[in-house]
Amino acid sequence: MRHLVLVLGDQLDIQSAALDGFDSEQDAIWMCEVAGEATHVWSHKARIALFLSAMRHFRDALRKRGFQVHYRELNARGNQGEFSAELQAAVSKYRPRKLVLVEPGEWRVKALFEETAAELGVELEIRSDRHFLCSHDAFEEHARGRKQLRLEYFYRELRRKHDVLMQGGKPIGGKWNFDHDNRGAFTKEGPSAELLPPLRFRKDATTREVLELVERRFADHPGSLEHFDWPVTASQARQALDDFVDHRLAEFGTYQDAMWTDEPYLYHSRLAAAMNLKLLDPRDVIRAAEAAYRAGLAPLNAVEGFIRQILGWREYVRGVYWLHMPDYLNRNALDANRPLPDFYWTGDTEMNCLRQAIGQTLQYGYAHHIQRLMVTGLFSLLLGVDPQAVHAWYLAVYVDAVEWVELPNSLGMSQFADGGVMASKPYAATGKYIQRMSNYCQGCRFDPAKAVGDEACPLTTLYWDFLSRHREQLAANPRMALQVKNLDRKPADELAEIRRLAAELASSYTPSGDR
Ligand code: FAD
Ligand code: DLZ
Ligand code: SF4
Repeated sequence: MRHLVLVLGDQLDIQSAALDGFDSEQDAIWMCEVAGEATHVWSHKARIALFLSAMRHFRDALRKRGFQVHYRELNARGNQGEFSAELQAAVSKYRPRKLVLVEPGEWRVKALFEETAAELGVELEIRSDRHFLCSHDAFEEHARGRKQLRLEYFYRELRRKHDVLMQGGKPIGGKWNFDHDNRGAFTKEGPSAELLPPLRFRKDATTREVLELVERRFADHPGSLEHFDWPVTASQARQALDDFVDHRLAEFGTYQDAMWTDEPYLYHSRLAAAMNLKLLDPRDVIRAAEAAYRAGLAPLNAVEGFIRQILGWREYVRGVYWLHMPDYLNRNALDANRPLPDFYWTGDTEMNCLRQAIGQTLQYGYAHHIQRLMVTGLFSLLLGVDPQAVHAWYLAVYVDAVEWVELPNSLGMSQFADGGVMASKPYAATGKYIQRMSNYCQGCRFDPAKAVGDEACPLTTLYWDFLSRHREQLAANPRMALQVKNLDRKPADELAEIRRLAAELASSYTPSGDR
């Protein structure tokens, strides 16, 4: 054999650089299901099922096109632990002159393949991933000489370079960013009765087989498979995109940050998983959104806001990840070391906002950005949870989780553990933010305005405690000046009571242990 082309679970793209120059006379593809990828973080059943189902569908699509695919399936009895042993077996069986791999989405996996190939004495060619619009070199070029990276400048560069939402060299609408129009909350009636739920995909025989396997082999893993309806093929991913553009994009901008009880998806696209598994090309997503604007089907604040997430944030976090790994993984700028409370794995808490966000996460493997950032992320930031534990949780529980995108968002943006690479200040807020953006507080026994007393909202108590614990560090950040000033205005006896209550709260949560 000339080349054994390795295709991993997040590389399910027929246009992938891995297949460049593929010669069916001399080359073959290798895909492998391994339990270690489901257990190195305690993955949600839906996350495991999505990767495995999409991998099997991709295998079938490749075979239909005449590619030879050596595919290793997991079984319920306990085969196939780790990539390294499986690769070793494949190399001794097929004896390829070279292994070909597109850069994996995790630093750990890339290092593992490099080490294994070196140990086996076989050449490994790692190709860059052209799914993304910004290469590592281009990101490094952007970062060079800048004291601080900021999304906004990066995003503008990409808008210009790829001619997205531009007119005569200027941004359409005269502004680059319509963020201020993207912070709407619902009135007390909630989302419009016309909000159509997203397209659901039926489980075919392949998916049903995978769901059964996951229920048996990963029985003790968190989450439910009851609602599994994710796109698992490129053509389903395209249908999901069209459905979003037709039915929800127009309101995406206005309600991007809003939350509502028992409404997991609202006006969000649910496309992250399909893009991260490479079933969907971000260029197609951006093009479809821009076309909707130009056809008058969606307003600029919605289309610009949506495109900023994909052309901006998605590319930006990938750049940050590869620029700063591997040391990024161990950062802990706020020296946070409390354990993750056990209710993150059960949703069993009196705090309604967390019960909703976590409950929904366990049911669907999904929560939208503000639930991740300003409910689960906010609580662990204020409590001071070890960022490693927070990272492991986020990587485990979402169907769209792959480390290159999850880590900068969780450890960086939400926990400020990178000391300000991803965000210019910690996303710290009281329960009043959640009250403003949702109806969660209406169904809660706590009062978001209170930091002390029986009805004190734990987030509000922990907010002041957080500012007080980190006062010196935060006071050095001009963007935190107002919050620090408000802290300094608190009467000493009230602050002492807050600190006492916060310590009591922290010791009341059962640690999640070694899950
Ligand atoms: P929409 O709200 O419809 O947004 C459209 C698309 O924009 C998304 O599909 C996604 O591709 C992209 N996007 C939006 N925000 C971001 C962002 N901050 N970074 C990168 N891309 C973004 N996203 C992941 O894809 N995988 C993760 O593991 C992940 N972990 C996160 C952890 C935390 C703590 C936070 C705060 C955010 C995380 N995000 C992650 C970003 C974001 O929350 C999800 O992309 C989004 O919620 C997915 O739902 P959606 O497809 O409906 O997105
Ligand atoms: C997330 C995941 C899971 C659950 N299972 C597999 C698998 O069995 N085989 C595989 O190739 N990839 C899997 N993945 C994705 C990997 O954890 C990892 O994100 C990618 O391989 C990195 O490119
Ligand atoms: Fe969450 Fe506090 Fe509101 Fe309860 S009162 S839902 S704990 S923010």
